[in-house]
Amino acid sequence: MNHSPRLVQVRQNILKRNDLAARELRARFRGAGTYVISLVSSPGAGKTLLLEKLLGLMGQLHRVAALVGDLATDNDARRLARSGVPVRQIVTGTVCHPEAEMVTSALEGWPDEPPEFLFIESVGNLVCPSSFDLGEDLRIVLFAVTEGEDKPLKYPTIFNTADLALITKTDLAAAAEFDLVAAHRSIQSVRPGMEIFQVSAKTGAGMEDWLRFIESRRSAAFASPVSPP
Ligand SMILES: Nc1nc2c(ncn2[C@@H]2O[C@H](COP(=O)(O)OP(=O)(O)OP(=O)(O)O)[C@@H](O)[C@H]2O)c(=O)[nH]1
Ligand SMILES: [Mg+2]
Repeated sequence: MNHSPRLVQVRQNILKRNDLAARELRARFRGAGTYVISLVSSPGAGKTLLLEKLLGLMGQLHRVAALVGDLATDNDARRLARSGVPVRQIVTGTVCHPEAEMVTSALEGWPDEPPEFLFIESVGNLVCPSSFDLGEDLRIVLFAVTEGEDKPLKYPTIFNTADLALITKTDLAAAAEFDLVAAHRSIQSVRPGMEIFQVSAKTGAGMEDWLRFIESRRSAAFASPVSPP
């Protein structure tokens, strides 16, 4: 790509500002005992349905809240609010990813009590969200069986900036002739050793395992001594 020097400079400044805001958010979440999980994927890979099911499972056990980013509409926030947990929509307008400052604004006076888990659903996009730290502890990249096994090879950056991959819509794997072995190989070739879970939010398959995993990650995060700033 042929960026002019001024555009490159503006982009660097935006990223730097975002990193500072993300650092403040991370310190604030740590102090409040909030474990933050962001979800990134292409549009329609199943982030909202997964969260709808997960919030339903978790709402009884933990204090949970969710932020959801979209360019327009509050459709996803309305879907998630049905689970009964506090939910806020971040409308990003023309911006193809949520930014840390948008998270800070969304958290003003909300929720009443700091949640144990905060989920942030990103804008459906496999490119822009990869550069923006939101102060999260765990970034999850979702990859649906209907997208083709080679997506990790085509969009390596989002896989490289995520901590965990979820292969979603496994109930459609046979119909889509999805090759799970090839998909695992694609992910591992981009990000060797990356942990991968397979889930279907529709049938619930794999959801309990994944839920146990994130609960154990939160316990581990808050059990470890807080390092000095
Ligand atoms: N069969 C099947 N369909 C699913 C599954 N998860 C999501 N879907 C369907 O896939 C479509 C998109 O799901 P969403 O949860 O809205 O996807 P999203 O990633 O939140 O989409 P954006 O927010 O627009 O990026 C919907 O029609 C869902 O019902 C699944 O596990 N199995
Ligand atoms: Mg969604």
